[in-house]
Amino acid sequence: MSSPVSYTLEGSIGVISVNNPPVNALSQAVRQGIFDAIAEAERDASKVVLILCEGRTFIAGADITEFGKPPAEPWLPEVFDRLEALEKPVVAALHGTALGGGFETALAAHYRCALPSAKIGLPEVKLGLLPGAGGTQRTPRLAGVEAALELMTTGNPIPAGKAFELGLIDKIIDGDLRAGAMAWAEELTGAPVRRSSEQPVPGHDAGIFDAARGLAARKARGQIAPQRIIDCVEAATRTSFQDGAKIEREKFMELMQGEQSAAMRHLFFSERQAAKIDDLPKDTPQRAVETVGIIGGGTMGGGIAMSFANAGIPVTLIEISDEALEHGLAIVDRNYAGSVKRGKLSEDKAGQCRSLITGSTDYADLADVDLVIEAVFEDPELKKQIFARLDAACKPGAILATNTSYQDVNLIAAATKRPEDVIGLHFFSPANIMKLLEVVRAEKTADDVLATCMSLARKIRKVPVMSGVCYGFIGNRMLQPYFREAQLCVIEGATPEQVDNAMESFGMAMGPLRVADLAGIDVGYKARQALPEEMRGDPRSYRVAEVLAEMGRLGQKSGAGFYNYDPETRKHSSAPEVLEIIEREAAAFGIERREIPDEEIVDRLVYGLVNEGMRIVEEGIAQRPGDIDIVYVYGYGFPVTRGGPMHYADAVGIGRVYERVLEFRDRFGAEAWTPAPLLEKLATE
Ligand code: 3H9
Repeated sequence: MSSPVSYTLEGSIGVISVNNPPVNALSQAVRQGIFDAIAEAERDASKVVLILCEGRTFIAGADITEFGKPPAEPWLPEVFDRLEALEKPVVAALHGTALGGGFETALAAHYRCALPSAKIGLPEVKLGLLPGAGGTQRTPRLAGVEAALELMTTGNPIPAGKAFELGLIDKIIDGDLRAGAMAWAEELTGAPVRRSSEQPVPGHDAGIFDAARGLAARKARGQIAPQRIIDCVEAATRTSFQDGAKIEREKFMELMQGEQSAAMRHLFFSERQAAKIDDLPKDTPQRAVETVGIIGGGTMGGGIAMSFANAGIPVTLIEISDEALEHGLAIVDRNYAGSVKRGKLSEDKAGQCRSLITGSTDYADLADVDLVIEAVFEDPELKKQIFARLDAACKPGAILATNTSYQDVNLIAAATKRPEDVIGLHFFSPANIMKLLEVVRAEKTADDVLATCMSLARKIRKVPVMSGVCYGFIGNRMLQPYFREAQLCVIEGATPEQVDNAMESFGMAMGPLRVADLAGIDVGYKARQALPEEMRGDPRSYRVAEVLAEMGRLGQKSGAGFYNYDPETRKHSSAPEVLEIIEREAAAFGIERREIPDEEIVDRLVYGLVNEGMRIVEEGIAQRPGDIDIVYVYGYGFPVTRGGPMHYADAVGIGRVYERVLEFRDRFGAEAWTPAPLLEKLATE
């Protein structure tokens, strides 16, 4: 098999060229190829060595598919040390995304140039890892401790221009990178070799490491990798390059073998897999979406409008009256002002985006749009009426989408004469920020409509996951057992704080009862009222919430729910009056309240998710378990370090999960805890 790396002598320049599509990852063959090329360059008459890549990008990192498998030589640090040790100048020429091991390749070169469009980064932390091939030791030597910490603990890439300012890149090349880099390499003939590992680490503030540890603990709660990165950078300031590299290697291996990185690597691949629809050919045609209409200028509609406008797509926002429209656009204005204030958008950029959103009260203004998203409140009859109107108002071929969280998209589609153009696009609140998009494929949704929406999602920087039609789709359907168990734990003996704290210690961004208070207790209440009695579930699991809703304790918006809220700071405090209600209602059901261990709370809530998730996979509502993990991590605050509920179940062991579900069935009843057939099958096979 031919090597993905070639080495040619062009005049006095030895050119190492990597060609390993799609992203030139450093597979074993690439490492070996570079290693062999260095050996040639050591021997031949080249005066300068240039390393560059074919295709869309410079090396985007180590080959993540090899992680977790037995290591294959040559190892990256070995390759880079040999590259850096060359006695003639080594130049790296970057384009696309030089990430992780890719940027570490460049750091091991003596000189670095890049196209202005290139981005560089050390994103290992997002995989629960640290740069393990010299990155933690070379970066602070070139860019200083502060910039190195920022780059590696956030994992966010930076543009070439910024990298130039930080000293991580020496030259920006406009135009043809190869030609520019060759010319620069000629100029560097006879220049000194300049090894990053031999540079001193610039001075830094004494408190910088403690501050970084505190910041990382807050921003990346529960994650080990950022802390280890800080340890390694601190080591770079205290020891030789060689000793620092040894520490880096040890800590890298520890992270690589740990559960957090396994979970985060699973999410990396699951996210990419989720974007694929198994039964749609890759070349399914797509419809052009250049303009969008949105029905409903509430918080949801406004947030969706911003998502499109931020991606440069003009939006017409439809409301029923001028006042409602004004109100909706005012929320959009406030959100943009907030983004500017928080430094997320420049004033100019915010102005440009805002100018793409126009309002109207006339459906005739939707005559030419390519996609309409209905985002009015959850009233099935109203939604059907709107779709009948859209059917009349929109041009043939326009995609008609509903943002419903629960309603049957097939019934909504049936209100039109073109059900093949109808699809669900379920955004999560706040829609301009939350990354998840459930793309709901109804029975008659056309393939090109589905394919268009999946790729459009990525254009507006969302993470799409396809769901079939069922009550609540993937995410909200699974919430039912989750909230049921949370509230059962409360009425059986726990306090709201205990339940929330247990789940937050597990890693959830917010405990379930705090979520209920944030979303509004009336939301669940109304949804339940709309259901026939037999679909409402165990009354013990919603009685307390029902009492609170009927008292007007609707959650944060009314200043009180499961908790009391400070009107100024919105900080929650426990509500003794709610405890009284809980005790009273428990007594009414004849429940003798008991101490519930935190472990039981976590298992009941999380295995409730897992058991329902198994049914969702089995019924074909989700294509695969990894899709469910993406939904929960991006839409529901499930901790990335646990890889989503389905990965977590795998990590715990399906057999153990099954045993616990059986135990719960015996203790709490078969209605809630009959194991999903798929769980049973996987556990017993
Ligand atoms: C590292 O470097 C550790 C070292 O410090 C030390 C080691 C000792 N490996 O995202 P896309 C696949 S850790 C294997 O859809 P885009 C990806 O799965 C690594 N495969 O494209 C997908 O496959 P498929 C540090 C990879 O244009 C296809 O390529 N580096 C890798 O939207 C296209 O990917 C990173 O963490 C990989 N490293 O975005 C960078 N990368 O088509 C991770 C991608 O079968 N990668 N694939 O689904 C990225 O951030 C994005 O892929 C990138 C391109 C920005 C490069």
